Amino acid sequence: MTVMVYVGLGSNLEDPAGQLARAVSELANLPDTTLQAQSPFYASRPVGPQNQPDFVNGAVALATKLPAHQLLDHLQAIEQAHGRERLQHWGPRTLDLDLLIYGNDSICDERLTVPHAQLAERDFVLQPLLDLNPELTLPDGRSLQALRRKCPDNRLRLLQPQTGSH
Ligand code: A4P
Ligand code: MG
Repeated sequence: MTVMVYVGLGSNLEDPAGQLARAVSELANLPDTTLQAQSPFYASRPVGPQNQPDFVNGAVALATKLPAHQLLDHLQAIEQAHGRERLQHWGPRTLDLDLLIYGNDSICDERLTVPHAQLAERDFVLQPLLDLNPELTLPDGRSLQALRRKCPDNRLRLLQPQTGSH
């Protein structure tokens, strides 16, 4: 069965926009998976520790046959390949890939919380998701547009697409 999933991308180290662009092609090459759409990238102030660079964030829509936990394995392998080090909770990172939405499923176990636990409080997650699909709703029926309207402001700035760098 093919499921529509949304993956959030974030980076604030070592050419963040370049990290995200590479990660998008790696996601597009996952087995049993096709890239449906890619959001613009945004810069935003860090949530969590403030003594770190601003983040670049974006999101992709994927159609996949991978079960959620297998998809998470792939996301973590891509993070590792980007030199991700887990030093500090909510600290700086070369690449963070979060499984934001997996079809209409709600998952809560020791490895996965889907929809992502902080999704509703993060404009840098909600805005790229709305760019991909303005009508998106969560499995509990909440609309992302409504969540976006009351979510804290992290000074989101649209980044101009990079051209000629592929
Ligand atoms: N995990 C549970 N649910 C999920 C899911 N839906 N997707 C587990 C991905 N992973 C999920 O993640 C820790 C564990 O979460 C994983 O082993 C997985 O089994 P992690 O990425 O290793 O740890 P972390 O990043 O320190 O914690 P967390 O909670 O994932 O952080 P976030 O939520 O990713 O936040 N500010 C801005 N402006 N932009 C950002 O992108 N990102 C963070 C990190 C903080 N501040 C930010 C941003
Ligand atoms: Mg994460």
